[in-house]
Amino acid sequence: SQSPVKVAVTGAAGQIGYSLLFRIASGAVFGPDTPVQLRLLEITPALGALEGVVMELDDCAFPTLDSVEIGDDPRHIFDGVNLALLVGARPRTKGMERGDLLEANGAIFTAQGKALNEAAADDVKIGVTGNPANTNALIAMSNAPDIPSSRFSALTRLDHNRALSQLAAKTGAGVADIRKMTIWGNHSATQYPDIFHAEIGGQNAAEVVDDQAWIENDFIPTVAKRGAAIIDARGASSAASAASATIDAARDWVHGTPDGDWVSMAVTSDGSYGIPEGIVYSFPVTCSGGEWSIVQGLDINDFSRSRMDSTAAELIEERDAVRSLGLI
Ligand code: NAX
Repeated sequence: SQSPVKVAVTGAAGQIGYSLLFRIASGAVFGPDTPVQLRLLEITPALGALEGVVMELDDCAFPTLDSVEIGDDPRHIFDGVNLALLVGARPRTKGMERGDLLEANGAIFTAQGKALNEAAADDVKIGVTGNPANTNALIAMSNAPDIPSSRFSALTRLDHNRALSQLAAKTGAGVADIRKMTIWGNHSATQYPDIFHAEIGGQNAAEVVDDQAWIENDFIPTVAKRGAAIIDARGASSAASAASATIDAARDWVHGTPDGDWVSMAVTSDGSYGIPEGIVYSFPVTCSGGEWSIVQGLDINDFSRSRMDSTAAELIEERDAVRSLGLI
């Protein structure tokens, strides 16, 4: 078997963690031949609950799980990690303003960015799931000057998967027949799920659907507001699907995307498609050899342009807000 990989997960005692850890431990990211060493970060009051989760991990007797370490010190937990999945974040609670939320998360992601910078392995990849994911990734990245910014990404794969599922339901196709879905922009209500480049069994998806009203009034809002619909129905936010998307994103980043397809990842903009440089924006990307690259040369129609620009405008606002708080 191969040498072990060290994987850090933050917010490990939370809802998403409860699904995510078992998938990573069973080999869903690195495969059946790679031993995994889990390093789990929580806040001090949650360490007791986390010990219970570790007991359950032990009880699964996963052949791929080499060891588990838990703690509340990011510097220690991130020591030598090859993959860091930053899931833990401060949720928005009643009476909290947007600025308060950015500030509370700013404290977490500045500290974790610095700790990764000092302690992580040279090849570390960092995936941010905790919200506001794009801007949390920007904060962590900005506080880790020695880690290339290309090693940070924020999760829009759940939105991507939601879009695949909605398009499959609309057209009667299987999700496996759909290629080249794209989520542009922020993991928020302004995101733009784009089917103009998507293909269903090789045919252009927008042409197959042939219903602009459905795209505008049904598809886009359903995908963008799916998180709220799940909270309404379940009384808790999406967790298993978020964990599954976190796995999909990490696996494809590490092992590569399939030929003839791409995935959505929020990554630092290089100015592609006129998106301002430096914001963490979801693009269509292919991955190969552990590196992502933004798919180039797509024709952008006027409808897409305006949606792409408004979600960029929101991310610029978030960036300016965290800049004025001194977090980046
Ligand atoms: P939970 O509240 O169940 O768990 C979060 C955990 O993070 C808690 O156990 C908490 O103690 C821990 N935590 C808080 N601060 C920490 C710190 N400084 N260091 C380490 N751990 C810390 O939330 P859960 O449902 O698991 O969701 C986690 C995050 O994912 C939230 O921010 C949520 O908004 C976000 N989501 C992101 C999604 C995406 O697609 N990008 C979708 C699902 C989810 O809403």
